Amino acid sequence: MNMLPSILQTWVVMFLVISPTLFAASVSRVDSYSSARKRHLREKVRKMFYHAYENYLTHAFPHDELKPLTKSFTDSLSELGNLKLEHLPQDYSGSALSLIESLSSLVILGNNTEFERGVLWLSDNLTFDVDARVNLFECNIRVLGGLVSAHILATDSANRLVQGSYNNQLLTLAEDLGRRFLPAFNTPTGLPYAWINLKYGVIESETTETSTSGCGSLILEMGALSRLTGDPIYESVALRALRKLWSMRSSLNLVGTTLDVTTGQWIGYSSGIGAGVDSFYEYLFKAHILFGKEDFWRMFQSAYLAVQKYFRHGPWYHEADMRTGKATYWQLTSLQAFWPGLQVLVGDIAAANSSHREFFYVWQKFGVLPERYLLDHQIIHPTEKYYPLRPEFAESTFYLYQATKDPWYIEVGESIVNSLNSYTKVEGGFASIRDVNTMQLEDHQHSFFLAETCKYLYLLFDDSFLVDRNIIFTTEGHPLPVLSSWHEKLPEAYIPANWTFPKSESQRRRRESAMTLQVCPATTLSLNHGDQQIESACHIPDVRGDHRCLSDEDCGVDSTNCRKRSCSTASYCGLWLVT
Ligand code: DMJ
Repeated sequence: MNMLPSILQTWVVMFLVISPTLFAASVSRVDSYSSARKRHLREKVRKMFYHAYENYLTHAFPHDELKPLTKSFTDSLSELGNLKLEHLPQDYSGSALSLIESLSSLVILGNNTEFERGVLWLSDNLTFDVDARVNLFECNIRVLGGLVSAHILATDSANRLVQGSYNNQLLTLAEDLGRRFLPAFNTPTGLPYAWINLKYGVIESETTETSTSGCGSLILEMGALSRLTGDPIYESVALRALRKLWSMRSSLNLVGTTLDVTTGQWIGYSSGIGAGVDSFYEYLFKAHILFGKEDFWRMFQSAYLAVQKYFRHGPWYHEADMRTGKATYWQLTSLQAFWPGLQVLVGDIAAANSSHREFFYVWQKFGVLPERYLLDHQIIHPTEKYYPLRPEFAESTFYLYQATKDPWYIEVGESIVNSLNSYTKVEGGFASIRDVNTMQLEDHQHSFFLAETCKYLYLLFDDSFLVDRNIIFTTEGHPLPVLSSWHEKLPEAYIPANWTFPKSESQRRRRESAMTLQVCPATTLSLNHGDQQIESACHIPDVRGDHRCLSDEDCGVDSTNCRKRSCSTASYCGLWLVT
């Protein structure tokens, strides 16, 4: 079943996300109504970013991350993903991780001077010749992605950045890092080890266990590195790993969460759209946008339909066994909150909106999103009660606002900003929350707070960076340009150099979504107590149980024909206005 022809799909993405003027005509009233408020909120976010950034520079730079409570630092690159804190380096003093992660945000905030200062410092001082064992996925999305994106921004003629003194040093550093990644891929399956020592390669007796996101979310950064350097090796190892991973899917087109890189066998069969898998879905689709390969689209299409069919229950997404499709865990996790953002890219805005509302409900209940929330008992998971300043909910709010210009998303953004300032701001930066019940803090400001959380909030209130730029964001929020020279499908005429995209009326009209194409396989979900419930994968209930409504927004998606219901003049949801 072909949800959308790929080129059209690409347009969907570009129109919905990249071009902030897309909905301008229909929403100018709303926009002017809220522009003063948006400016005010944007300035609040700017202050937040600088409070975090300046405290990092003062108390932690050039170490990796800031400890805001003790105003000190942690060289955490080797600790990311390393829950048991094994094989920690003896002699590693950081890679300025939070600076690397801040670079693209600085440009988005319009601070080219500080961006240049950071680029030049890294050009002169950063080295990867360090005896540190790092997580390949984390190092790829944060460091490689940060460097590649900053290199592109530094050399983009529209920005006029780093004039004269920049000789592609960040790209040289990125290539050096990419080369250090390569030994990880030297396995019988081509699936990479999860861990690599930057100086010595894969250490003896390294674990062969990795996660789906760990080996399936490398293609954007490694592909961009290949395109920039002209060396195909980085893209080809990432692609081989991705293809191998996809070949391991079940007959239901589902993947598991953990696997063995030497045998190519699954270790953990239960999976969902959250931890350990999330960015695998994201990268299938974004790789299609960036490189235009039909292959990515086909993989994504099957994977997306399987998610909607087996994981979705109304607005919620539970986990399921990849072999049987049977529900395993009924839990909402903070990481899942990226999914509505991805659905906006796909064009399933109604579905995105309905899930986003549920995340906001939980956000409001606790003030922030707990890491794990048990849907069947409506309580927080006994141990995963933390909120480490994650960006995913802000990210989806940004995408939904781009697509709809509904001022409600600005209100959601305001609520996120207020929560972050009330609960997590301390004199020395922004601290993670250890327990969302008590709002007890933890001494850690993760680098993604600078790379993503502040960036998406800023872009929600001020998207001027996106004007005339045709970009996608990596899973760590670093922008990459969609260029015809990198893209298999886009004719030169559609994407001229320098990130611009034409906005002709005929192209704008070609928005379609999986929902409008009525991709809604019927499915049977088994609930906790063994009873069965027939559910359609695209069903979204009306907001009110009695089907009364004030506007179309209050109406869901019909479960039998997957059409969006609308609000009648008598204030009832139904299909009467569908053409
Ligand atoms: C970030 O490093 C990325 O967004 C990643 O995809 C998931 N985890 C964190 C943020 O929560």
